[in-house]
Amino acid sequence: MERTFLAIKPDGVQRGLVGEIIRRFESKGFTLIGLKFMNVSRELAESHYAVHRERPFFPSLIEFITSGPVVAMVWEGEGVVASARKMIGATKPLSAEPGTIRGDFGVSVGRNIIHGSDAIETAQTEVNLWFKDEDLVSWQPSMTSWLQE
Ligand code: ABT
Ligand code: MG
Repeated sequence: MERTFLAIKPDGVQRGLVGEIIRRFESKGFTLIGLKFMNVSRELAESHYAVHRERPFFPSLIEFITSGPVVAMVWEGEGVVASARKMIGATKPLSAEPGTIRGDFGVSVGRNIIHGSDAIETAQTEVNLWFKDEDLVSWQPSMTSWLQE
């Protein structure tokens, strides 16, 4: 089954949006299989954002993501990678559609509340970077037959 990595960033945690954000993915019908409340080390932050290493905003991005606790999560479900990105909305919160997380709660690209893997391969890499296999819980929600034919 497809999996994605989501992380509620320090701004989302500080603003008290953890419950609201988890509620949206639960209500949609995706399955939570990994959850961790943690501080992010500089090493982990730099690996996670390695593709942006040469960009001018890289130092402030690392500063921000290591500035306070985050909620790291793995969610499972058919099409979850692309669907979660839709639910999160555009990178720039002012361009994000209302109804998306960034569209409803954000104004600034450097404070965009939540991270979501951008492709299936990226998701696999990020799940492995943030979680050990034994920390993921494989389970079958009893409502499955009410969500899928
Ligand atoms: P992430 O989920 O954090 O990866 O955001 P998203 O995939 O929507 O956007 P990308 B392009 O991956 O941006 C990563 C982080 O870099 C910040 N950023 C990005 C800037 O601050 N300035 C910029 O010009 C760009 C392109 C926004 C993203 N996260 N934060 N915080
Ligand atoms: Mg990204």
